[in-house]
Amino acid sequence: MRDWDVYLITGQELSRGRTTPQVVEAALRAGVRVVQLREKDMSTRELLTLGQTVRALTRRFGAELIVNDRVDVALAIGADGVHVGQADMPLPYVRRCLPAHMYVGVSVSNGEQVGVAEQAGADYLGVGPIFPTGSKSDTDPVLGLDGLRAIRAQTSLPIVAVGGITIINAQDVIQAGADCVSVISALTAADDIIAAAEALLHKVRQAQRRMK
Ligand code: TZP
Ligand code: MG
Repeated sequence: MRDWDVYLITGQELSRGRTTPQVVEAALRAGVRVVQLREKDMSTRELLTLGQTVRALTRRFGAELIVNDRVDVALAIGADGVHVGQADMPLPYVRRCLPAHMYVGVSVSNGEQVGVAEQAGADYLGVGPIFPTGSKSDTDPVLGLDGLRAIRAQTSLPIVAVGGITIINAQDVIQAGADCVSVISALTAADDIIAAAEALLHKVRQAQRRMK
């Protein structure tokens, strides 16, 4: 995990008619350095083909690629890691499937889940939802900045915050202890994805520098 700041999560259905490769390429052009491939309504073949395209793009820009849920697809396309939620394959089993150099991130939304993920050797935590989001229906209750601070106080693992993060609140999220912000709609649904990504990167890097 090299210098993560803005972590783009894909979602073709949230991209206002643009394809995921178009969205990813725009974000990478702006300087985004980590992408999570997360497409919920695709067949395995479609996801594999899309994954190969996104892998080629991320390599071209020297960015990292994480695959949501799908250990098999991550391995098949040579991704850098896998991100799993609480209903996905448990982390110890994910580890058994992956070579040691691949990352595993875990979604957590309370202290108990943080403890379990830490014990199992997660490389980073996806913490959220921080704010209300329209991009995921089955979310846990909103944590808010106080909930994020409480998790920050509990763990030294890298925290990637998620859920309702925009240019407006990204600095607060970093100040509350997140190492990095992840977004779907703030980039996938932006009018001008390159400009939105540049502005978000600027805000996040500024806040990260202040925290050092
Ligand atoms: N996990 C918790 S909230 C969320 C995910 C994947 C959706 C984040 O989307 P947005 O549009 O950045 O709120
Ligand atoms: Mg999942």
